Amino acid sequence: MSQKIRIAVQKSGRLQEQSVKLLKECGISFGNGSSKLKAEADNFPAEILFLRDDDIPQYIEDNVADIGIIGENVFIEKQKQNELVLRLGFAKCRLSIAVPKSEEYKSSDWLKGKKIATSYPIIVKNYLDQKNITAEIHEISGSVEIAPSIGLADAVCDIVSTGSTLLTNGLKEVDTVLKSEAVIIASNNLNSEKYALLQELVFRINAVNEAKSNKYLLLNAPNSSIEAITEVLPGMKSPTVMPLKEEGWSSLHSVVNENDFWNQISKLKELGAQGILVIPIEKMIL
Ligand code: PRT
Ligand code: ZN
Repeated sequence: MSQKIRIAVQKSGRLQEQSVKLLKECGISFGNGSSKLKAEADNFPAEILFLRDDDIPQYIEDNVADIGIIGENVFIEKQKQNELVLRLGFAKCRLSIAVPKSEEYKSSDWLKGKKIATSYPIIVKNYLDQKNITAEIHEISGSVEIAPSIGLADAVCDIVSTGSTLLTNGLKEVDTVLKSEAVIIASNNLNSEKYALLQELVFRINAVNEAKSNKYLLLNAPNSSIEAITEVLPGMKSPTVMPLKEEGWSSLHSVVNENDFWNQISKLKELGAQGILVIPIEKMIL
């Protein structure tokens, strides 16, 4: 019997929506599991398990799930028999040291002998060891940011994205311990059939993400500008050029990178391009 890959995603929280969206964009359709523990995909040999993100590395190690989508911070903290397969580019954040605003913090030496509250004791221990600092690590599972104001700790090591939580709690960010984003992790002993399914999924995710960072561009240009415009538009190979009904004009089609496309648009206009259309790409296979 052919096998199914068991994909663990967060049941609810910051990773849930985008994890489910990504799988769906990869053509894997399944019922949403906000009330369920698992869902069967109808068009891909996969089963989706909805779990707490912190439990996913253990479930993979215990062979209950094969792969999962979690924050890199959790992957590193849990130290399980899991492999990092792919970074996904969403849920970006950092794990940072923060201290009360009034403190004069010049270097990490400030932390010597201090008490640091965190939900990431292993990562903090490694950070301190690397810097040869002895400090007390106080593990708490939530609301880390209030620890200094209630006298529980001198500093915190917590997840930061905009920084507003630290600010409203009278703290300032003084050092970044780790940068994190959502990642795919996998068991390091998948059988060959499941490994092939993982590779297929990675292939599809890359196609989806590649498409997101590129746009399909169409424009009309006088034939005399085609050479110059082609220089500006590298495209996947070279642009497609098709004659317009109007004598001396052509339509050019190409793919441009999202990041430098505004730059290119102004150059294209200078070169006489007209009727520029920029269209999202759904999938892109290189
Ligand atoms: O219930 P479950 O255990 O599954 O979820 P959870 O509550 O443990 O995790 P969740 O959903 O809060 O976060 C899941 C993952 O999202 C984390 O492991 C990170 O990889 C990532 N992520 C990205 C974040 C944030 N951004 C984030 N801002 N996780 C937490 N925060 C919290 C942070 O703890 C702090 O309280 O948001 C606050 C800081 O945000 P700013 O914007 O004020 O700086
Ligand atoms: Zn969690």
